[in-house]
Amino acid sequence: MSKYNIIKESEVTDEKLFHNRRKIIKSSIAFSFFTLSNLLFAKTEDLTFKKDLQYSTNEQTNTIKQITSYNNFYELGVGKRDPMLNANKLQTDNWKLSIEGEVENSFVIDVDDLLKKFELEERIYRLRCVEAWSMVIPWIGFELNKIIKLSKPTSKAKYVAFESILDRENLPGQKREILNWPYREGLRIDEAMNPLAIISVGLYGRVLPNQNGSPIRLVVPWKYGFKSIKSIVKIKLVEKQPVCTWNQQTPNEYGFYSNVNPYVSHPRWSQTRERRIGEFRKRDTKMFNGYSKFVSHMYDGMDLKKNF
Ligand SMILES: Nc1nc2c(c(=O)[nH]1)N[C@H]1C(S)=C(S)[C@@H](COP(=O)(O)O)O[C@H]1N2
Ligand SMILES: [Mo]
Repeated sequence: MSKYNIIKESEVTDEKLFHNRRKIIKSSIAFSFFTLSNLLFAKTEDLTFKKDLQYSTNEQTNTIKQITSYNNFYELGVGKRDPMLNANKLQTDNWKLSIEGEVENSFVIDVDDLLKKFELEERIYRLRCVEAWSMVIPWIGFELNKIIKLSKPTSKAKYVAFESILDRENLPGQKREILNWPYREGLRIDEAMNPLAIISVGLYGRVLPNQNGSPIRLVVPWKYGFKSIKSIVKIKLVEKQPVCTWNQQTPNEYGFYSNVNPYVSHPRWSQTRERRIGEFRKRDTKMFNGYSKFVSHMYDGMDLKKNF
């Protein structure tokens, strides 16, 4: 993960945002009827949801433009603007999610059916990238534990492994082995069952933009952003700690846990402060990204310097 450059909002043209919507409005006649915010999302993609007050932050949310034009999604390129510029390369039609492994009830579900299965909630979370920037994003989704419970994990299920899409033909980033594809992540089972961990299917009231990991992605707000794996095709309950992409790539820089921790620096930079995208002055980074009250009990007695 390279050092980031802040891009000015003005550098991102509305046209570029428009051309990279998941379902591009093809007709130029239709074009003239929509305001910018409607161009960002096709009308049919509105989601019905209730607002969560228990876990949501009341901090100012980042703009839709910031959230969709400054991304990490290496399948769509390594630059921060690449995911937006290449968003239409991600094929999301007829997306299937498979739940398997140490479960009594393995299943494959179509994403449209998944959306109907659970009541959707808006969760406004901070997302803290390991590169020391952060955003506040109004996610729409449901708790990860709901889908795990459906699968009825066996007593051997100690971890949960996640896998992103593998599509070397269409995804520009997968034409080269920048990472060991597909992107993989993992959580301990208790972390996965924690109510803060959500599967997100949308943001700002509409389905997820491709660059944010459409059609389904994980959001684990107390961990560095790279744990929040995008465009998931497989969830596997497993007995042993699973392979995680960044940990496998550079184990001395990225641990399995990757909890946000201002007291443990990255070998190449400090984690004590962060820049909220859109702000100039840096903020202090909080332990567990400010979510200690909900998650610190899971790490009681653990040496978080060793288990970084
Ligand atoms: N499949 C996949 N998931 C991914 C990544 C990626 O490159 N590929 N990048 C991660 C990183 S480093 C971050 S910071 C977040 C960014 O999420 P956002 O672009 O929606 O803000 O996605 C994470 N999920
Ligand atoms: Mo990140």
